[in-house]
Amino acid sequence: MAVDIQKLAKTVDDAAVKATAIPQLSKKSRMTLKQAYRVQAASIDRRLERGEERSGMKMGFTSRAKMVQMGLSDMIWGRLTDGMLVEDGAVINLKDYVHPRVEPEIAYLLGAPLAGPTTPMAAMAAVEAVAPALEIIDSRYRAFKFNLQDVVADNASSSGYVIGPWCPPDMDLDNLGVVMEVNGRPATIGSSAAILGHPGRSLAAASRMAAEAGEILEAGWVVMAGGVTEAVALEKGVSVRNTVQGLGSVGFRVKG
Ligand code: OOG
Ligand code: MG
Repeated sequence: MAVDIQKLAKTVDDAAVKATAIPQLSKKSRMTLKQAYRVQAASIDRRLERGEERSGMKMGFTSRAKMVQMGLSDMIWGRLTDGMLVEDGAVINLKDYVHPRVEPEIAYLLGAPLAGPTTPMAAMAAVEAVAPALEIIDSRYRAFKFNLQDVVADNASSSGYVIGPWCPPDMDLDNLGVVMEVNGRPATIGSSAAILGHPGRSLAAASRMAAEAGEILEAGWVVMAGGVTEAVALEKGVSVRNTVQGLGSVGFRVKG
């Protein structure tokens, strides 16, 4: 059966806009991974048509903790728009989400474009700044359950990204302590090494995978390297903070 890319894109986009859970697309449509990325692209086009602007890319399943939590072991990626940016220190409202979770990440700001396969070292040379970050993921699928095609079509569950202070990329990023606190208590703890052994590898993978979809990573874009630890469900009234050793911290609150 032919896959109606536009129709599926509207389904995931509507679910995000209305903050309403939907059944997994894979229950009805047999998509290839390539088609799932086309659904994702078409759903992002709908955001761009509403006036949002493309602001970067996010990597997913770059750490074992994330793969184990979600039961999938292939790296995926999603597209970021400025509409997804949540300001450092902001207060979010649960009613804007289906069942949001938060995970600690590291973000890159690109000072130069990245195109195609590259090495982690060459990829890092394009980085203008690095920051502690948090990602708010919010699968549009019921019970946060999906297969690889589902999650790719749903823009890799991305919903919001929060960026802390940008720092010069002159320190070694390979083994920085990461502590995500909820209400001031450590909720998850890890090391940047959890991201493919070195978060620079995630950036190189981002460049390679974007090229497979005919895209280049633009100067000025943000690239999220992927969750260091498992994600934690957000609840009313909590405050969340991610502190990355040597980089500082970033946080937000959930309205009570
Ligand atoms: C998929 C998104 C994975 C990450 O950082 O690994 C991701 C999900 O867990 O819902 O964002
Ligand atoms: Mg993530």
